[in-house]
Amino acid sequence: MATETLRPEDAKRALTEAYPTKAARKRAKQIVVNAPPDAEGFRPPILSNTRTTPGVITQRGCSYAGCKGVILGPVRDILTITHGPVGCGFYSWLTRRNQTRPPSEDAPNYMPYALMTDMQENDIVFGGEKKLRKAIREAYEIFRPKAIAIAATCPVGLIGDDIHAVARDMKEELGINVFAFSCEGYKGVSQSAGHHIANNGIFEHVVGTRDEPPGGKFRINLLGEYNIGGDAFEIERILELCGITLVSTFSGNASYDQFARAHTADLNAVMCHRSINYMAEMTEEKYGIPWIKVNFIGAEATAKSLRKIAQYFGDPDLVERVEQVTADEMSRVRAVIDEVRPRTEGKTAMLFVGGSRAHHYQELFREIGMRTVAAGYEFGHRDDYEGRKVLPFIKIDADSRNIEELDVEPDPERYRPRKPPEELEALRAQGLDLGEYEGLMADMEEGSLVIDDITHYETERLIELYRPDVFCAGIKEKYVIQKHGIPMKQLHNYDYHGPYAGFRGAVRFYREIDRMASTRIWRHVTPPWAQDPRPETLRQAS
Ligand code: CFM
Repeated sequence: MATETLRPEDAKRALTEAYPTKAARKRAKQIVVNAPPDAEGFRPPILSNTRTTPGVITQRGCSYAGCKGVILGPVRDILTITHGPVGCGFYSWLTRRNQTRPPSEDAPNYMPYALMTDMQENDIVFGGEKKLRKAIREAYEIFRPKAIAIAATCPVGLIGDDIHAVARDMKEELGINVFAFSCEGYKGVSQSAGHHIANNGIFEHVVGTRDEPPGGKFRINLLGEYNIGGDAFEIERILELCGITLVSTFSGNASYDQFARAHTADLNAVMCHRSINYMAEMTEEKYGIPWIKVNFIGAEATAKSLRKIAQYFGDPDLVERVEQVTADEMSRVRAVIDEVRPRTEGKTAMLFVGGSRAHHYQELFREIGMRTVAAGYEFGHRDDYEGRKVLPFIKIDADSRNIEELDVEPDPERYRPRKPPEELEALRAQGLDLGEYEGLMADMEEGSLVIDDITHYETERLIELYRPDVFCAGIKEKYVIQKHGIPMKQLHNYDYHGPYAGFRGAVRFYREIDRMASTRIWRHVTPPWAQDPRPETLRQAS
């Protein structure tokens, strides 16, 4: 098998040798051969959260996508209006598979809608604020929402429309919460900037505005779970079985009121560290809520995450209930592992997705005996790769400095330390990693390739070199990978399958991957370029 004989250093060289010198030098810092930590516990450094080199094809999206699409997208009752051209608004029209379950049939759900101001040349020249005010009034008349969010697209920042002033005026005029996000697509280097902007806005304008907590003894927020393919529903099912109350999810299956009282939870459980660590840190500083990293992708990972939550609360009944639920669910999971593993054992996977799934999904592959030979994020930062211990060493560049860091102080009335410092220390001593995250490299094999912001060219080279059994990425990569004869699984929207979270999701994923990696159909694919390497127009001419 190619992977046995190929040295990772040679693979790395092969990926970059065709680039011009400067580009090759930069890419070499973003392609790392994974190695064990040094004496101080540091992994090899990886260049990340840096601008994509012009001329390459990246997988990345924009800041507006990260704010409006990712963080605000799954919230059903905040009416989000895109201030910008029709294309930006249309493109973000629930094209991901977020799902939601309103509590009743007549409860508001704006997720099926896409509202936008449809900016024209005229608005670019003379300003679009008037049009935005009109759009907000019109939307309010039709929907009567409890909150309206305004999301900026590139031209808004370029012409200088003051969307925050419009939001303030409209808030007063309509008597509902109206707030704006300066998430112009060009901010930062990827959608990651949009996450930060969205976190800041929700934190400033919504969190902490409703003080009555829901019932329940063990109250948590789930941060960074966006309910793709119904993942959040499966996690909700499991938490309920365990007797854990979900105060809010940021932002899968979420509502405005959940955000408003998120500060009443006693623990933040962070799924996608990349997109939401800001909220975890800010709510800890302002309200005193500690956080732990969890992962509900993978059956073992789910069990481990539940145990961590139980360990934090330290209640013997909760600990026992978590063990019961886990044992019960795992017996069904194991039966399916035993069934598929003879076929999947030893097969290989590659994952190039976003800022957390390229890490989380390795768990699922591992559970069925598959190895991840290469993986990376589109827009992760160094801490997502190397762990939070590198945070003090990350250089802040101009692109990051552009994104506002909020000054957060303990709330004079609402700050409440959830546990005395000695108790938190004791939990840490017992191995509970409060406020810590180790990152993707810690979970990958030595000699595997870690690649940041992989280019389309490198993707194709990587496939030729390793011929993995399954490749995971998104829709932009999908068809080229399939034409190479490699089964391709989308991990952004699951190819309209899923959910894959929790115990039931794990079972569904094992079966899907077994089906994909075992089918022989891909061997029969001969891509067009292997038949006749000339472009199609030339082929037709002859
Ligand atoms: Fe977090 Fe996400 Fe992801 Fe992400 Fe995304 Fe996404 Fe993703 Mo697509 S917030 S980093 S910006 S888990 S949309 S729900 S699937 S790239 S790996």
